[in-house]
Amino acid sequence: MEKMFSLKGKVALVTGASYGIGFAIAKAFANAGATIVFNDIKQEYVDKGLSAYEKEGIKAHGYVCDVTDENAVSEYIAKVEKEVGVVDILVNNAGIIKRIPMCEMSAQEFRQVIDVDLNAPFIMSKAVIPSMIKKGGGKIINICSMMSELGRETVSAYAAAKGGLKMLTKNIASEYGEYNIQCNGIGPGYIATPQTAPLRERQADGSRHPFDSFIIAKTPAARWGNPEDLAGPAVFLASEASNFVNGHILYVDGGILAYIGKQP
Ligand code: NAP
Ligand code: GCO
Repeated sequence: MEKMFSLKGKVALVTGASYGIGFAIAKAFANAGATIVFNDIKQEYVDKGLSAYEKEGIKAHGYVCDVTDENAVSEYIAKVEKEVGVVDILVNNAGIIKRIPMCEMSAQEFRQVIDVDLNAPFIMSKAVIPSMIKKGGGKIINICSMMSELGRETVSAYAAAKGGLKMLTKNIASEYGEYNIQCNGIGPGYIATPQTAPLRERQADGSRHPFDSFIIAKTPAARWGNPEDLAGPAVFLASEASNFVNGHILYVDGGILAYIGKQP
């Protein structure tokens, strides 16, 4: 069992992993034996990330790279292959959200979200797949969302991107499965990170944000998830234990998608 879940000798690249979900996943991979590579858009964030890994006793390799920039990604991957090694595990984690009612959203704002949340996983994946094929296999994990399945007010671009990411996941699995590449998704439920902080802000009278109460009522586990809740599922999808799991989205949501909700 220990060997089956071990990532010893593997190079794992997690995008946008200076903090939040990406950081928790990378930390879990390091604890399972992998060498960690991550990137962020600014040196300042990479430096913060590096000291956060160091505090955990992890020697990570941090790079500046905007994952939406195809040329920058090619240079990034070439550098990683030279300085660290071929990427065995890629996690497409970097993501943004814009909460704007659809009819008030500009096409440019919509495109920005699609660019980071959908185009970038395509760009990153195609940059690592050729070397994975040469090496005999690899793992790609796309961080999807509840919004890969559900819609809600104000998140049209995010839902369109994450729904698309679910299908990109299935397509990569279909197209490269024969090369021993497994591409799966993780669909986190509502996780307490900076991205969702505005939805958990206390009200002026100290009470919970209505969205916060709504999520607790809608989640059978009756709580928000923590980034660490994604550690086990991510290690599973990155390890030999999942070698015949391909094109699957593993929802880690405390049961939200199984539940119709409490009767009012
Ligand atoms: P977060 O706290 O906002 O972290 C996202 C990371 O992505 C940040 O480090 C951010 O960098 C980086 N990033 C954004 N644009 C980038 C770009 N163009 N190039 C490189 N890095 C970039 O978000 P999170 O909550 O940890 O979410 C991580 C992933 O999980 C996202 O894909 C998100 O959509 C998904 N997700 C989150 C939840 C949730 O409830 N939190 C649920 C389901 C899915 P800077 O901040 O430094 O700009
Ligand atoms: C929102 C949230 C979500 C989550 C997550 C759910 O405004 O509804 O930010 O979209 O971040 O992706 O799985």
